[in-house]
Amino acid sequence: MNKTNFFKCLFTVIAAVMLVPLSAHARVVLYDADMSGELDINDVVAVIHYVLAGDASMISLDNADVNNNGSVDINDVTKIIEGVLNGVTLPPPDPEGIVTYTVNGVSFEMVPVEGGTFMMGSTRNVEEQPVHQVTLSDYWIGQTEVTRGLWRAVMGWVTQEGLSGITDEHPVCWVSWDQCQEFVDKLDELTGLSFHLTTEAQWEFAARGGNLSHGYLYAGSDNIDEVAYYDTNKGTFRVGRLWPNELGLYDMSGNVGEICQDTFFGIRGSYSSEPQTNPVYIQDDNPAMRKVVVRGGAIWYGAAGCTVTYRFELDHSKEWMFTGMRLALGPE
Ligand SMILES: [Ca+2]
Ligand SMILES: [Ca+2]
Ligand SMILES: [Ca+2]
Repeated sequence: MNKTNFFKCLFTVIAAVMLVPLSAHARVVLYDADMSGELDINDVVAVIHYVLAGDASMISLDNADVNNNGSVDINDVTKIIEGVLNGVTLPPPDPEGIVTYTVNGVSFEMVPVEGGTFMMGSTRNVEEQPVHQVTLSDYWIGQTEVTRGLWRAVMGWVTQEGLSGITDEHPVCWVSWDQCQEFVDKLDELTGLSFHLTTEAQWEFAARGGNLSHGYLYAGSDNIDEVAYYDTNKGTFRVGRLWPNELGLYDMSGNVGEICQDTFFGIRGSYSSEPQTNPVYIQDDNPAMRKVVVRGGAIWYGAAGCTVTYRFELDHSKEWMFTGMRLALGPE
């Protein structure tokens, strides 16, 4: 057994000991209101029946809430009709090897990412240059952003408590890099594992779809509307409702920005041009002044800020609107 397979087995065994069955993962397949696995006229009929008669026995309200606003009404019917007419394809099933962890009653999923070599960065913005070669070992990454429910289960508190329309399935936001470090430390105590914020390279490789990448501009598509909540100040959205990317990851573009483990070097041309393996940059000379990297853009960004390479910097102690985090595990 090579080292990679060994760690995969080890993770699987550890996971099996502490985990709940995968069926606990309530997968949302927007548009498929009647849960048939197809999007067709029956979904339209089922949702109209619900809207007119209030009968929810034949539908999944989660699937039918296509605009992800917490209720099912005529606007969702309209979208489902449009979906049928436009031939919208339903998202693929969860990726193989996905693992569910449960902490204090709240579940979350980690997706295995096979390591590989890619060209990190882009020529679009100076901060994304120079494009350079990065090699990553196998690791795991959160299928979604950390939710408010998970944050509360680990920390005992969560931001925006009691705010109307905000659920435990919304991503946590208004948290700082410092608080995220506390969060992973506590999560490690609870699980006996070594979670961390994604490194910036892990984030970008995963957003690009890893070894399954189709080279999209946004995580999972060149059409940002398929994969990202962006360009609105109306608030965040429940995680995992749009289309996943090639690795089965949701909301890497948009929704909340994702604080990475790395500090943001300098203002311009902050990458090294040298090929690197499992890089993570932590500025140690003046920790009080650390700026950290935020990735993926968020709902207050235009599309240009939600690409797989766009970088944003934030003070390490700053809690910022619409900025949250995504978990990673490994490499060992
Ligand atoms: Ca259906
Ligand atoms: Ca709705
Ligand atoms: Ca995001």
